[in-house]
Amino acid sequence: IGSREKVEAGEVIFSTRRKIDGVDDRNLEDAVYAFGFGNRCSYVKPFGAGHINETYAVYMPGEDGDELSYVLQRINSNVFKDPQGVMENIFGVTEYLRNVIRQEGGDPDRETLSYIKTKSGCNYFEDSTGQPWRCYNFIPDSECYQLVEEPEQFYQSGSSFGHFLKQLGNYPADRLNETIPDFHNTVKRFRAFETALQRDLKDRAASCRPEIRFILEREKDCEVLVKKQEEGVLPLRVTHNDTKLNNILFDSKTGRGLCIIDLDTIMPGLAANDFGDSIRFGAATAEEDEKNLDLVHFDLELYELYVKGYLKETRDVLTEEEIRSLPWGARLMTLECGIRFLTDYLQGDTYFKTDYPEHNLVRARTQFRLVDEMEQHFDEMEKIIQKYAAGE
Ligand code: ADP
Ligand code: GN1
Ligand code: MG
Repeated sequence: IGSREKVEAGEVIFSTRRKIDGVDDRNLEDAVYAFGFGNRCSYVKPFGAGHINETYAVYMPGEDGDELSYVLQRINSNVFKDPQGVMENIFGVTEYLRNVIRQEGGDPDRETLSYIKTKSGCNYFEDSTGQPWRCYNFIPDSECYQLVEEPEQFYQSGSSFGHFLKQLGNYPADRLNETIPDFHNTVKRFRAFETALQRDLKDRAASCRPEIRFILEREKDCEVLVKKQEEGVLPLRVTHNDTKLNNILFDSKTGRGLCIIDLDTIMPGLAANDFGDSIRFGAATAEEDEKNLDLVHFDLELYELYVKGYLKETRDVLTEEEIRSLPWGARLMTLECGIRFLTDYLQGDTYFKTDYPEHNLVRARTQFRLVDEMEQHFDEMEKIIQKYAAGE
């Protein structure tokens, strides 16, 4: 409110700065200063395609002109109620990873994110409206994809997320804050959906009857992994919980998986869920919000490539039960994500960023198409797991 006037009237604010193109957000300005870039900053641009946080690229003057140097993010405080807890997890995990990477002979500056503290030494900045901001180094010569472009990328992705699980194998899980309670409790996600359906706050239920039915018919499925975890059959590990293809950076020169990003949801969880969320997003032949369902398929070959990369890293770490649970992880993470999109649609789009009114419905439909195809190919999915579990 009034931020544009403040920026325009406030040449005072900019008097020492070269220019910040298109910035009309006073809080963004303050964040740029809080992290110490102030008058050295060349400009700031919106960045990335995440559904939750607001991401900006910060450009600084370099030898060959302006360089993308930092990533600045406004944390979505509607989603993350305890930003301090989120940032404690991130600082703890990235510091730990830096040591592990050093021991492996890797480059900690490229293989994990380096978060930056504010000028006053805090791990995030709270702006005048109470919104939290955090900042990390941009990793140069890296790429991020919304869709698998070369099959090899998905093999790399499996190998990177598998390696990540191993790297954090001895991280003290009791040091982690639960940043979103019950994040992948599919049973609770189902219940939340039922409540949203019953309330039908925005009168949208009539516009998505087939999708509602699709979920209701799968109530029993939602229990499969939750039960196994509660019974102690599946162990909790330190997991990432948001293992989309666009949460991994690839090395531009070698094409190899380089760095796992978006560490907001690192919490104790099931290996199957991390595996499954990657498959949900990356083994699809179209983007998550493709409107033409004829283009949306579950690609078994991509699935196999991911399995190959993932199990190469983890087959000696995961228990037999965990390995057996992986195909269910794919099915349930996809179902759960569809449930979450449809719940948000029914509630009036208060969680995920949307570009148009049916966006969440469109997203839910792609997920259910994928679930349907996974169900049809479930035997093959299990066989592929067995093949690579045996070390092929
Ligand atoms: P969100 O929680 O909103 O998904 P992310 O931390 O995943 O936030 O960042 C959003 C997007 O910004 C990423 O999916 C990626 O496309 C891009 N991004 C973030 N950090 C980097 C980076 N260091 N290099 C390249 N792209 C990045
Ligand atoms: C969100 O933040 P982003 O875009 O990486 C969401 C994930 C969903 C995903 C669906 C904290 O991930 O759980 O699977 O959208 N993150 C959160 O694309 O809810
Ligand atoms: Mg992300």
